[in-house]
Amino acid sequence: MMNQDFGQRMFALKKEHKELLKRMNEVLSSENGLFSRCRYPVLTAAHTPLQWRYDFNEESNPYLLERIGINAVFNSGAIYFNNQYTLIARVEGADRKSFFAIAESASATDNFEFREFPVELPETADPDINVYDMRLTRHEDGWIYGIFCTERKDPAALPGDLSSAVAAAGIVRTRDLINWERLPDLKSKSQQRNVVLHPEFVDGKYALYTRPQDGFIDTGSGGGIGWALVEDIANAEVTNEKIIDHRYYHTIKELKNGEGPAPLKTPQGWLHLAHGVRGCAAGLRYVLYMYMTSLEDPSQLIASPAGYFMAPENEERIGDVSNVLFSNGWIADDDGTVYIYYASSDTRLHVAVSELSRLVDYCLHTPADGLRTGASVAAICKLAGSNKWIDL
Ligand code: M1P
Repeated sequence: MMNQDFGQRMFALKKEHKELLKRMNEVLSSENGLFSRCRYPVLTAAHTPLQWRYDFNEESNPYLLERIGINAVFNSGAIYFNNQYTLIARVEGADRKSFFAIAESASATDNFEFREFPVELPETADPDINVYDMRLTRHEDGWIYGIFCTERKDPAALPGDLSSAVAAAGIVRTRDLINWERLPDLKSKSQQRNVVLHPEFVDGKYALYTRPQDGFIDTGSGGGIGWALVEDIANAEVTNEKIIDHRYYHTIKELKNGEGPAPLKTPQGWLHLAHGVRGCAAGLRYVLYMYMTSLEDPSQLIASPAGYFMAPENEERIGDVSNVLFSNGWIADDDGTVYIYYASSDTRLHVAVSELSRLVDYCLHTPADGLRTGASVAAICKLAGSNKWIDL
């Protein structure tokens, strides 16, 4: 017979979990007109299925101990699939290994529920040590592609150096988000993270947003977000890479930047969400920013609003890697509503709500970064001058 403590705890665990999954979210009022945050995160470690973590057999787990700990749920790819808002989250175990797991909901802002099992990602001949940050792209070739970072120990690391790693882009494709075909990793002279597939062919080729980097952490001579055309996605290689969104001194993307989700097509151009990183006394600060590229040539920048679009606030500032916002997933509804799935401090996943027209207006009418104080002040004076005759 089940001991009382076991039974009561199991009941309490299940009740609490069910309540969390059923909790309705609330879209908060927008402070800047650009987007609205939501009251609660959409996914956290506590949302992961209890059966991943507990052995509910009293004989083999008499103390009802959590057998496998989950540390965090964050950076998530996103797609609208089979009438469900579908997220492929980076889930990180207490053992520091990240993996992918799919959570779905009929609502964009709440009630996300993980599937029964995490994704069992097919491997290449050189097994991944850690995988994370999958971007999903519904490509015009008919497949849904997932490009993610695959991390392995640096074979050139000196004896005793157990930290040096090599980052590359892993590629999978699927038609049903159940069966995944692993393709060879992207070949590139430099290390790569934040690689994203453009949804359309460009000049008959697959187009990739890249992020060349000299080392595992530092981008070094990698000048920003790159662009590379690839003939064969099943044997993808970066041969020609050009930087389309540069890093600049004394900006929010001084240290590094990286493409977020695959861009959204709008009548005015491709709308991009990215992250920018700068260093400060508190460590690295990751913020989200936007830019646009041309429909005729998606590698041509047409709008680059200055500064960040979204930066960590309140609880978002704190977590495993504090002061970080990161996004690799968004979904645009047919009516133009945009759901931006963003993670805070490598710990939890949130959603912010906006509209395509609003985001395009923001990109096209926000002054670009003049790269020095005088230019920023001049932009403020111009705006204040135009408001001079308005009774405020
Ligand atoms: O810890 C912050 C982020 O760091 C990396 O991103 P980037 O390569 O742009 O610095 C990734 O590990 C990402 O998952 C993480 O959120």
